[in-house]
Amino acid sequence: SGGVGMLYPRDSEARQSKLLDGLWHFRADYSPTRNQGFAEKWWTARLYQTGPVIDMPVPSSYNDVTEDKKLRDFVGWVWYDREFYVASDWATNRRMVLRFDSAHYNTIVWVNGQQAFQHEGGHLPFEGEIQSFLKFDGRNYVTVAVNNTLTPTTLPPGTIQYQTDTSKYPSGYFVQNLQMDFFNYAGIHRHVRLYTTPQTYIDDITILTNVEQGKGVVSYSVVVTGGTASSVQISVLDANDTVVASSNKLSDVVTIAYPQLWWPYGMNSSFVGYLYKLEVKITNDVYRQPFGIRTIRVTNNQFLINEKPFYCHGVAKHEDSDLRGKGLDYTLISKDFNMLRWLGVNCIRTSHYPYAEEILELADRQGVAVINESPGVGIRKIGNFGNISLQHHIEVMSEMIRRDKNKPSVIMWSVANEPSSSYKGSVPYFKSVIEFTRNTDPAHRPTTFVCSETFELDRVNPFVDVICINRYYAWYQDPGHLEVIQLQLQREFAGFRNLYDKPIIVTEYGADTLPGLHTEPSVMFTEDFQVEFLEEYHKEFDKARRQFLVGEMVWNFADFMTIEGTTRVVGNKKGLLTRQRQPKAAAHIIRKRYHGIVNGD
Ligand code: BDP
Repeated sequence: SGGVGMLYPRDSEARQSKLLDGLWHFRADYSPTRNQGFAEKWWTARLYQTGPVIDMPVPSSYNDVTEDKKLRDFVGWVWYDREFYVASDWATNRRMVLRFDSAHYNTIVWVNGQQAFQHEGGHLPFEGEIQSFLKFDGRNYVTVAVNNTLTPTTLPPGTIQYQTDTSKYPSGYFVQNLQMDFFNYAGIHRHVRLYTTPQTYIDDITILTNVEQGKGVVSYSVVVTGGTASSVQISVLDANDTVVASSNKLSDVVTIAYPQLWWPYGMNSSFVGYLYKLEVKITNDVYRQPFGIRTIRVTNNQFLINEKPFYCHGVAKHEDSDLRGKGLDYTLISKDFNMLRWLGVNCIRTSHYPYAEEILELADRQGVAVINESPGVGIRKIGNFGNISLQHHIEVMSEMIRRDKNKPSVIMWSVANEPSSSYKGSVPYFKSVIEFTRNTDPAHRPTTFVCSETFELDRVNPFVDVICINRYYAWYQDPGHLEVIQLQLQREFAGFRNLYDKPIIVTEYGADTLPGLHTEPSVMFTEDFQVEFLEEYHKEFDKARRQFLVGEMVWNFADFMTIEGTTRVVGNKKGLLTRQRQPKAAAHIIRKRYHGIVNGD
């Protein structure tokens, strides 16, 4: 948009917004080159004038909405369009911004047939000013082309494989190979909005908090773009909207005498996720930015929040559900947070990409700590470590920091999941990405990556603040042998602790489980096995918990869709919950354990 910030579009007395969610016209470009839409310039007319269209919900993935396998597995450009109106009283002297909270993966946007902006990357917002393209006296239309193709330099990376033997494959046969196991859902996944700001507007806000001698210290800075602020009025509002501090400077440090701190669920009995607001009023613009007052500090064996040891009893998640795939859905989000509370979870990882801001804002409000992970999943081949990949990775980290820097729930950044961290080239690559992230975040949050290599082979953990490891003993290694779990975990913990004086979180451990299957003795895929599997891990966690282990996270909160493969029976079934968010037997084990830990057991 020309500015520096990416503030969530919030209504105020100075701003208005209009959701463009709903049913859009949709057409997948099935031509062999996937280029018909560009050759015929589909954006120059309404999409229905170019050929057959179907109705497609926004936000949603398009993959599971129809019964067509070709669309479910589609790779290439799909096209969306819809009409909209802008009332003329919105027109006077305002910026009009069109914003996509996310579309996967490459997106080009036209307004009334003119290209407005484009964006690369699937899980973060992008926007552009469109007032010069708009008609205020009649109908407007917006056209969007989205391409889900993953390449060695996208995040996540992927490749396309062509088959040319026409005795075995139809001509033009190609498959997209993913270096991750979750389904590559695509489309316009989150809200589309048109919003207004005054010409001179609040472009960005950065808020840092600290606690000094019991007082809350709030340092903030506001970026104003499109002119100079002629008047500045800043207030800190508490949860009751009472003014507790104020200033008339764009950057300042204010103190709050008796602050309510932001605590994760379970750490403080009376206040969980307490939020303040920074109310910013300049010239004609008003914006209210939520924030929390809390501190974070990592020692050699502890993760401290507000100087108290935090133990993460967590789950890794996905944005995934029936029909809508990765489409934003408030019912799903609410149900998920209710189930997180039911389980006693105080921390989630946004495996393996940044989630919708609505999800993180709920985490802020409900006191769920977040390990905020980038889409850097499956960085496993030499071709993924080049300069173009690195530059893009760094850009994605900047976009994440820009969006999420003020969120108190975010306690750590994860730049990647399970890269080949034993490869020599991973050292300069991840040293750059990790240091860039830690330095660029104004709060300098702890930064890590999630490691699947053994302590002997890994080369990247020298650069992290907290060691995060995924381990599948008795699942991918020694399948079925529960008796190896404690020994192997012990060995790996000792190995990492010998190398690094840093705390450890087990960010994944889990077993695929089909609800309803039972055997005695337990065998893999039964509910009995999942229960015993988790319990074996817990025995070892309990020994390490008071020493250097600062968290445990089950893979996964719920079952989720994957690419088709010989190890996946309609998706990954390692959920504590089914994909419909109903508990398997293991969910009750975790629930007892996590509520027990909260109560100091
Ligand atoms: C881990 C990956 C995760 C997979 C999981 C599994 O980090 O994305 O879903 O394995 O295979 O290695 O269940």
